Amino acid sequence: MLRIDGEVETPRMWTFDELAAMDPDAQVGDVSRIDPKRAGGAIKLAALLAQVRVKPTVRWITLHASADNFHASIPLAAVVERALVIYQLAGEPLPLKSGGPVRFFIPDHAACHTAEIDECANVKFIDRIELSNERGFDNRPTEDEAHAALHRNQPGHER
Ligand SMILES: Nc1nc2c(c(=O)[nH]1)N[C@H]1C(S)=C(S)[C@@H](COP(=O)(O)O)O[C@H]1N2
Ligand SMILES: [Mo]
Repeated sequence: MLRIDGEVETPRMWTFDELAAMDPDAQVGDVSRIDPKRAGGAIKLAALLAQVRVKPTVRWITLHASADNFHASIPLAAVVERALVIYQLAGEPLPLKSGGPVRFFIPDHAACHTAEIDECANVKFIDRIELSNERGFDNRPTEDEAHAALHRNQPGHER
């Protein structure tokens, strides 16, 4: 369901059951406490990264959603301590309409387009997280019109 690879010692994949079985310390039971617009349970990114052992040269994390070919590459240091991977809702895989089965979530993201770490970097339907020394692939729209069009195409998304 989710794979982490790139500049790591031990790339690996996790199934839903494997994520659900992770240590309670790695879990955030209810992300709506952090952001009332979000629902579900998450794993701390740091707990996943600890399992693959990120090489010391790594500076970038790239979030890949092959489902709709959306990719964002952001500086690892900015998110490593706080980012979450939302994967479940009421004990089931996170529904597609919430960005599931797995979505990236930065709790205190900036508004769209205000910084590298903005709301647009909360990539939905992620199937692969890649760690790298140089910046990875990123196709978030940079033009206002392209970005607005992307938002119009997202059901349940207001802005
Ligand atoms: N896979 C994927 N993730 C995505 C997007 C997308 O088009 N595809 N849009 C991004 C943008 S531009 C924003 S602002 C947020 C919106 O998340 P929301 O619809 O849950 O509010 O998702 C981000 N994640
Ligand atoms: Mo966005």
